[in-house]
Amino acid sequence: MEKIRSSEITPEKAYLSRRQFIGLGALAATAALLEACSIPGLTPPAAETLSGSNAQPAQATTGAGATPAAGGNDELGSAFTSYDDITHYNNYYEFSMDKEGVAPRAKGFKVAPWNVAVGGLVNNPKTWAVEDLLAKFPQEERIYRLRCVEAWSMVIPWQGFPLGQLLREADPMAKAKYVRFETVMDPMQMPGQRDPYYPWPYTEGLRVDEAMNDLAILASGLYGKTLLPQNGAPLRLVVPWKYGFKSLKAIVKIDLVEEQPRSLWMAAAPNEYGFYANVNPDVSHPRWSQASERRIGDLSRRKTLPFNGYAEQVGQLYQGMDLRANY
Ligand SMILES: Nc1nc2c(c(=O)[nH]1)N[C@H]1C(S)=C(S)[C@@H](COP(=O)(O)O)O[C@H]1N2
Ligand SMILES: [Mo]
Repeated sequence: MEKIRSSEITPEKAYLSRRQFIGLGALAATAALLEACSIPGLTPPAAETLSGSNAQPAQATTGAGATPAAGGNDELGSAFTSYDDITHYNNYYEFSMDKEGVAPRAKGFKVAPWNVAVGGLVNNPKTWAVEDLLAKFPQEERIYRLRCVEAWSMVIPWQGFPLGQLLREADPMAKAKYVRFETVMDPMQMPGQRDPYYPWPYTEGLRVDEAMNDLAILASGLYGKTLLPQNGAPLRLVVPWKYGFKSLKAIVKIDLVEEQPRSLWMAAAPNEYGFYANVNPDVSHPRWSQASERRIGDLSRRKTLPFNGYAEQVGQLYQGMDLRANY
């Protein structure tokens, strides 16, 4: 395989490399990070305890044939978060509200066979076996920042394909205005779903034009490896300009609908979570300022960028909207 430098495969302004994903490999070993878990309405703002560091070389190569442990950078020059942090510092309430409790509890989660039903207001409804989806839509590498509403962030090299490709295949009817997503309901395997505080299953929504934006992907892997259960295997949504909770994991259902869907978070804490959830440093969450964030692995905070740094690609979707009212 030919070697490709990350400077060649990462376009100046953009987020992604268009080539098909070929294979990266592993990883940097790393420090443990602890952050208090946060239960809406139940706990105070997340306290942060940080130990160790996972700083990575700034000019590493990535892509086909690259040295796996070297990592790479996003288009703003920030190093990938370590594989270890990405796979052990997780929000996944179906398994645990403790970030470090997710990986051990999600271990062994059964991800095959797995179907994703695409339906609602579409002309071609279809239930896909996930392997058929991945065969039909070529996987691309997408290097995205993930910004959690709790004011921490990561840089993650995903493999996935544009959600819009699947939606076009389904052929939405004109009256379809929103897309509703649903995570699997499986309380036997997901102990968190036995907690009646949340209206399971986890659901989320996007406006159709947001869902069609090229940045929105369905991801099946990261760092060149098949997605692990804790990161949403076998298939999860990634919407990088919105707070992380929009990027729901373990998708089984995608419906085109007329009315704005009410997400799990909107139902659980309507005063804290709106439908749009675009990353916005000027609009604070009741429990977290959104002006700055902690990049996992960094010691100092950094300013949060409007739309998580993707304003150029998605800003036009919100032209004329009051972003304070539509949080
Ligand atoms: N089904 C489901 N999807 C979910 C969550 C969840 O609890 N359940 N947490 C969300 C939140 S709050 C964040 S920040 C991201 C975290 O993704 P990661 O653990 O892969 O970094 O997943 C999102 N998707
Ligand atoms: Mo989050």
